[in-house]
Amino acid sequence: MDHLEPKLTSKEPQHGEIPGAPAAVPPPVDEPTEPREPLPPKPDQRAPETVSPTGQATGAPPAAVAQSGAYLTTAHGTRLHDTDHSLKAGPRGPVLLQDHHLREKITHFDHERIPERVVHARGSAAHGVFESYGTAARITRAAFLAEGVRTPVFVRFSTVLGSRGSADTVRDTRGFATKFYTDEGVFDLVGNNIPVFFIQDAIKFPDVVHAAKPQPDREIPQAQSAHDTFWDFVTLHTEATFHTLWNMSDRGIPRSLRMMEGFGVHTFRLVDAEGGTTLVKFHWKPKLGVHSLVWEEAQIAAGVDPDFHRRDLADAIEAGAHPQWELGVQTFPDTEDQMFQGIDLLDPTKIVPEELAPVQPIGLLTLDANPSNFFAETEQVAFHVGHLVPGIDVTNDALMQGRLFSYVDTQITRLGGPNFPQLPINRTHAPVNDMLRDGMHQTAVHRGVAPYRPNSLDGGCPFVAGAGDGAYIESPVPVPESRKVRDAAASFDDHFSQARLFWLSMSEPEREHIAAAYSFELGKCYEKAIKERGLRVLANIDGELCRTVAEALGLPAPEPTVELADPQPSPALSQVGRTWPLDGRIVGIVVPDAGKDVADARQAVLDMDMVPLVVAPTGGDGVQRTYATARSIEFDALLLAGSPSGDAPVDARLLTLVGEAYRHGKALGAYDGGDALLAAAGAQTSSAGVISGDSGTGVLGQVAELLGSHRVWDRFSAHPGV
Ligand code: HDE
Repeated sequence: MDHLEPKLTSKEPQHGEIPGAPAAVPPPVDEPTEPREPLPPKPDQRAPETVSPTGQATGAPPAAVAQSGAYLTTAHGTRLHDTDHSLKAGPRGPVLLQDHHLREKITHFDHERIPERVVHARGSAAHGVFESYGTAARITRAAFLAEGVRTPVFVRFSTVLGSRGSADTVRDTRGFATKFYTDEGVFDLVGNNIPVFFIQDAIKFPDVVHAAKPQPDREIPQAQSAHDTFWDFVTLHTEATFHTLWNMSDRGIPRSLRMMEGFGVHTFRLVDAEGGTTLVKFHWKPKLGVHSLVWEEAQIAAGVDPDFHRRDLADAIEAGAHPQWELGVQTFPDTEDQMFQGIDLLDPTKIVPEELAPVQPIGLLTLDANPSNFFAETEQVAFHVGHLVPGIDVTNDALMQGRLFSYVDTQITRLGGPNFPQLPINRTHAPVNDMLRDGMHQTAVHRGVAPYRPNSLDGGCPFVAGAGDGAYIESPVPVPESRKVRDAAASFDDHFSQARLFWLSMSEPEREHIAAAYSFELGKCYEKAIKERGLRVLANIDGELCRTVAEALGLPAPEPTVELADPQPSPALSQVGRTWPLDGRIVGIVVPDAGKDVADARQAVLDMDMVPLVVAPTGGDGVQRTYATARSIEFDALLLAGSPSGDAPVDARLLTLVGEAYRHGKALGAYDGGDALLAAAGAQTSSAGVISGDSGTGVLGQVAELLGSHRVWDRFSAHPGV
C-alpha cells in the first residue's frame, strides 16, 4: 500500500517561503520580475466621482482601482502567494472546496462573456478628436459645433450581420457610430456607411434582421446575405431594394474602414439659438477617399486575414497615419411637408443627391489613439440615438422613432442593467446629477436623502435648467393633425426610382461588379421561386442588369412591372473618375533575387507618404513579407524588382501574388527584368496600368499616378469576372 500514500516533501521551508505552502514554481525565464506601472488613464476614462460611505471623496481613477500595486491580489486586494496550483489535500489532490482564490478566479472567468450585440456584433474602434469649423453655428446652438471647439470622441465601426468572431471583409453594411463627449453631454451619431436603410418603419427591424441572420435551423451562413431567407424577405418587401443595391455594389466591401463614407441616414432637425430649425442629413467624408475591395480580394482576406479591417485601422493609428473624416451636412428648409424637391425627408430609404443639396463641411474628425482594452472600451461602449445635446433634435421618421426606444433597451440586457452610462467609456464629460438610483452594478455612492423633485430636504437640489442655462428643450414643432393609423405616407410607395438613379450613376466596371454580386448571392439561394422574384425586382431597376444576372442564373429575364422615367444620375455616388491622396497606400516591392538592394525604391515610396513592404522569398533584414505571408489583398500596387533567376520553376506563391494583383486591377510596375515575371504570372504587359522601365523610382512615379484613381478600372472591362 506504500505506493498509494501521498509523498510528503521533506524539503525544509526556505527563507521567505510560507511553511506548508506548495513550493513556488520558478517563473519562466522571460517573465518580467519588476511589474510595470499601470498605464495612465485616458482623458475619457475618468471614473465617476465617488465618495466613501463616510462621505470622503475617493477620487480614485479607474486604472488605480483596476490595476495598481506590484503584487497579484484577489479582487478584494489581498495579496496572493500562488495562482498556479489549486489548494489540495496533498500534491495529488483532491482539491479543497475551501480554496476561495480558485473559486473567485474560475467564477469570474465563467462570467467573462456578455451577450454580443444582436446586430453590429463585430466591431473595431478608436479614440479621437472632433474639431468644429463653426460653419454650422448659424443653424445650431450645439456648443460643440461652435468655431474651433475640440471634442473628444470614440468611434466604433462594425459589420451588421456576423457574430463577434466573424470576418471583417464580408459583403455587408458597415456601422459608423460616433460618441462625442461634449461639454453639454454625450451626443451619439449612430450611422452606417450606406445612406439608406432596408425598411421605413422600426416595426420591420426584427423581420429584416431575422431574415438576414443565419438561418435558424442550421445557423448558417455566418455573416452573409447570400442565402434564401434574406433574398426571400428583400424581394417581397421591395422597400429594401435600394439598400440591397448599395450592398451589392462595391460599397458593401470597403477597402478599409478609413476609406468609407458614413451617413446619419435619417433627417435630423438642428435648432439655432433663437429656436429656428433646419432639417439636415449628416455625412462623413473620408480624407483618403472612398475605396473598395474587389469581391475576390474580400473572399481571400476573409480566409487569409479575417481581421483585415481591424488590423488596418489599428496599424494606421499606431503608425501615426491618423485617419480623418470631414463631417458635413446637407441642409433643407424645415417646411410643413418635410419634402425636398419631391423627396420625402422622413423616408429613410431615400437619399437626396449631393448635386441637389451639396454636403457642407462643418468639422474634422481625427482618430489618433487605439483603445487600451477591447472589452472595456470597444465592447462595452453603448450608443443611443437618443443621446442628444441642445441644438440637435429628431424628426418624425418612423425608423428613427423606433430606434429612440431600442438602444437603451438593448444595453440593459447586454450590459447587465441600467447603469451602463457609468462605465468609463460611456461616461459623459459633463457633470451628472440625475436622480437615477440603485440598480445592478451601481458604482456611484450617492449623497443626500432626496432623489426626487420637488424636495425641501436636499435644499431643492438638483435644479432644472432653462434654455439660457443649456437645457435640452424639445423643439416645439407642430404635430400634424391626423387620425390614429397603422400606415405610411403615399410617398413611401416608390421603391425603385432611386435604385435606378444609383444604377445609372455607376461606371461600367462598377455595374459589372453589381451584376456579379447579384449573380453570386441569388446563385447561392436554393429556391427557384426566390431567384425568379429577385429577377423581377432587378427588371424594375434596369433591363441590362436583369438580363446579365438572369443569364448567370440560367433563368429567363422578366419584363419590368413599373414604368420609370430616367432620373438624373448623381456622379457623387460613383467611386470611379476621381483622384485621391496617396497617403498610407501600401506598395509591395517584390524582390525575387534575395539580397538585391531596393533601398532607393523603398525611400521613394516613403517620400510619397506611402508604405513600402518588401516581399522576398524568405525572411531576413529589411524584409517585411515573404512568399509564405504575402497575398495581393494587402497591397495597393506592386513594384517588381526583377524576376527569379535560374532555370528552376517560378515559385507558385509568387505567381499567385502577381497574378492576383493583376486581376484585381492594381497598378503594376516592373524594372530590372521584372516583365518576365509579369508574363509568367499571366499579366499582359501591354494591358492598362502595367508599367515597365529601367529604374524603380522611374516606374514608381507612373504607378503613383495610377494609384490616385485607386485601381486601374479599365482592366476590369478587359478581364471580366473578378
Ligand atoms: Fe441599429 N441597433 N437599429 N441601426 N445600429 C443597434 O444597439 C436598431 C439602424 C446602428 O457600434 C443595437 O447597442 C433598430 C439604422 C449601428 O455599438 C440595437 C433599428 C442605422 C449600431 C439596434 C435600427 C443603425 C447599431 C444592437 C430600426 C444606421 C452599432 C446593439 C429602427 C443609421 C453601434 C446596440 C455600436 C446597433 C436597433 C436601424 C446603425 C439592437 C430597432 C437605420 C452603427 O439597439
